[in-house]
Amino acid sequence: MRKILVTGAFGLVGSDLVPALQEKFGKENVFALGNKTIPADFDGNLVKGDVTDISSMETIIKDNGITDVYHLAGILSVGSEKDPDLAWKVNFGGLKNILDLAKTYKFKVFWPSSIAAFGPTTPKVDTPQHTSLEPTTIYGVAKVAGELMCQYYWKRYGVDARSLRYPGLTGYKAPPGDGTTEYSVHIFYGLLNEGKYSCFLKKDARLPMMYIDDAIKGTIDLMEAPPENISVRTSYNFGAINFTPEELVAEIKKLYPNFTCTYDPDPVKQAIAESWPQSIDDSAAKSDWGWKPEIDLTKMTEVMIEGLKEKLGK
Ligand code: AKB
Repeated sequence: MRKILVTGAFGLVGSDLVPALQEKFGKENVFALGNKTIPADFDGNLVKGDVTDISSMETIIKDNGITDVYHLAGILSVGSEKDPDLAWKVNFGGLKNILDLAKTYKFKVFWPSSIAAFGPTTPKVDTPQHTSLEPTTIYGVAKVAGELMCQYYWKRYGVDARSLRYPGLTGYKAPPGDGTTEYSVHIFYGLLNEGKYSCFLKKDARLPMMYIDDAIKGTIDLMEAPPENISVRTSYNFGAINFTPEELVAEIKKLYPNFTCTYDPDPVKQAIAESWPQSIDDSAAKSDWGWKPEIDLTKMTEVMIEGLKEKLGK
């Protein structure tokens, strides 16, 4: 019987991943751990712990016979720059705790890396799987170190850790976090609450992006793939769509012609965006375990508006 723990269960990814895992494996077999506000309508097992405290994590794993951990807990790029020491402790230290426990308790691990593992020396278009990894943010440094730890624990201890380099993700279930690509979530709140938005990136800041449903499908498919199919033990490039704020605005205007967006780039966020790629070559994920994204920019815009309208009661 699979027993699945999700850390960071109430963030952007966890808010969609937990229900998807509950549906696939049964509500009673999924355990949610998170330090964000727990939604009033959450229906499932809640556990208490702290990813930076290995003994609290060991208790959860032993008490519940955990077989799979989706370790999502972490601080995003912008939040990490505000407190680099805390970012390292949570983002790298939290992963190290999970990998150390996986060595002993033999559970499978999913951990998200990010396009933040890349940096200014990485080719920006169709970024290859194997390329220069010289990030300029603490968030990216922890992602590169984490990728290498996943591969090291696999080779040295046989820990079955799998990872994806998430692009910017867009979803409506959780409020937007303190990231760079999160403008693509904030913009929909601006649209529905005020009919306008002031964007913290330049209008031509092209970034690799993905609608959350594609990300959830890819994440579960990677974890369910036979181990012999997994040739990348650092982290897979994971692509879907790419767009600029201006292109997203044009898509929104097709449905809401009166929507207005102004641009007031934040120097820190814009510099982070400029250090990341614009599009991703994810052919290794496609050939190893059949990755295939389905949601384009038009569809994403429609689904975001419909979902958020319902959530906000608009
Ligand atoms: C962020 O912008 O910090 C994240 C990411 C791309 O990892 N969404």
